[in-house]
Amino acid sequence: MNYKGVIFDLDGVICFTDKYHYQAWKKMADDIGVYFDEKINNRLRGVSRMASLDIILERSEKLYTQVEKDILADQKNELYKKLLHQMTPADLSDEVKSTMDELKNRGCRLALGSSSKNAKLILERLGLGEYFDAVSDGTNITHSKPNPEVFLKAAEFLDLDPKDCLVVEDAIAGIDAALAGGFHSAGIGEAAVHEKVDYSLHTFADLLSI
Ligand code: B16
Ligand code: MG
Repeated sequence: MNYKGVIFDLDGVICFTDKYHYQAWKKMADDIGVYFDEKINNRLRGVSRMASLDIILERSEKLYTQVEKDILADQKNELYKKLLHQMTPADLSDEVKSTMDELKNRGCRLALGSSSKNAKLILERLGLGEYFDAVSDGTNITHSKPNPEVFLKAAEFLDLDPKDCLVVEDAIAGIDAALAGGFHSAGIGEAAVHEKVDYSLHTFADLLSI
């Protein structure tokens, strides 16, 4: 690994909170009578909370004011946070933890680069509260992916140049953000087939072969 820093996305890379996002958005959509399914949920990967709500409301006949949208997003987030309390350190896979440990042993500095405003709560639930050298998340950005802000902040917090950092992402919008910021990228899941991704990962541990 020739990178001084590795910046990890959270949902879809380090852990799988998408099922909780789905349950919480589904309850909100059912409550207001708007159709929502797993396929629409896939479009929400890496997308901020308000942008996610706008995607869900594409199916709504009613137009919502900003105040109404804020209330809906809050309702969803309260339920989502309740669901997150089901998470424990057992939700962190041995493969993810041992791969990150090995990268640290090799002298890489590790950061988080997540769109989520709940990232610190999720890290606590996974037992990773103090693990990363830097955490950049939805609380320190104004533009969400594909804007590179979250990764640029992560590099700044690590005191490293983007060209010296590798971004690990599961979302197409995340790879686009990495490219826009001048980072090299590794894609997993649907991001592995992004046409401009530098490394396609079949498993998380493949990072050790880069
Ligand atoms: P929150 P990531 C993203 O996390 C999720 O993939 C996306 O579905 C969610 O809407 C977004 O965080 C915001 O989350 O409502 O908790 O602020 O993949 O960037 O780690
Ligand atoms: Mg993700």
